[in-house]
Amino acid sequence: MSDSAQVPKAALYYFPTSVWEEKGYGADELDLKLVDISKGENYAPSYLRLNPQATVPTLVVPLHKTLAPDMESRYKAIQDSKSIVEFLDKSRSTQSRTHTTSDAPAPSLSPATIAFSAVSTKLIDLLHTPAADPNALKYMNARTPDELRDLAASERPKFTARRAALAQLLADNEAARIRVSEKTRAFWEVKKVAMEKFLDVYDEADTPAEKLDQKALERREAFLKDAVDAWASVRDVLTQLNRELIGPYALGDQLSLADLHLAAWLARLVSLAGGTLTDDGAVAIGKLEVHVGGAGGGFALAKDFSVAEARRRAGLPVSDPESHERQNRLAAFWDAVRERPSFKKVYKDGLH
Ligand SMILES: N[C@@H](CCC(=O)N[C@@H](CS)C(=O)NCC(=O)O)C(=O)O
Repeated sequence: MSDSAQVPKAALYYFPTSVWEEKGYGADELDLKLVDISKGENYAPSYLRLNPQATVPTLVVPLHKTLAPDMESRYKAIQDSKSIVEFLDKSRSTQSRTHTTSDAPAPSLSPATIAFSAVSTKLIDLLHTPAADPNALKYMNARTPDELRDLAASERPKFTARRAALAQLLADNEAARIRVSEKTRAFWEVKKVAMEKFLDVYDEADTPAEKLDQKALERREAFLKDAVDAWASVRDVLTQLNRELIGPYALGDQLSLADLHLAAWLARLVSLAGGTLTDDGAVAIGKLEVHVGGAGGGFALAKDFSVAEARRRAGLPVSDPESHERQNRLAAFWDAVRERPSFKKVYKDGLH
């Protein structure tokens, strides 16, 4: 090692860099390791040792003791986004000068009061409920046969690659080219079956209904019905978020941990609704309202937040301070968060 004061690096297994950015960690403190989940790289035995659920993100951090040069390197793996953002927040305070090479200010993103903490927990937990699952919503973002055709065109290659990766791992294990526990083998099997269930529907997405056999037709209809139900549930999630949010950020005028979860979640949903980076809050959330409204339409969030007040709290220019114009809180949040350098960096190539 050329520099004895070098801080052991943490490795972040693929995750947008927003927390790192907001906390002012130095770029040299982090190794970004891309785990291509679209190719099933997250199922490799080496990754399962870091995170047995095979999900990204995983943050691998050196334990404190490794700062002593004579100690053997030891690491711990933090395996879900909630724990990772909490860890990153606590690891760097305004005073801390250890474990970091950066002099950038480190605001605390944790809620400062019990009341704020309750709001924060409620929002974060809501965003991690099955009804809000952004991945399920992505794979089920089709409620008509036409939409299913488009969805299959984009998702099918990834599901096919993941199924192939899992089949290969199972075959390698079967032939004793690799050796894994029965638990891992069963995990791969379950994941492969899950991929196949989607592929059964995606593979036939181009076939008109009248050309499908009975079984295939039933599968498609069941898929479309599940998708309608999944998107209907999002209405409740959005209504609750819009009510619980203090505005424009989750806890008012200061960014906090809940906003990091909300920003990533909302960016995904706006993108699934056909929104883009250039859409302001009114347009982006308007598209989302239309999308979750579905065929029935008529879904609208309560517009109970002053536009001027939201902009003032977010530190954005207010063109007409006397204006009585109102907007929903999610639109105010979107306008505030999309101005942040971290958001612009994470989504520089578009929403995802
Ligand atoms: N609760 C976890 C969920 C993470 C998660 O589901 N990640 C997705 C990608 S955004 C994933 O890794 N999927 C891979 C798979 O399940 O095959 C967290 O918040 O970290």
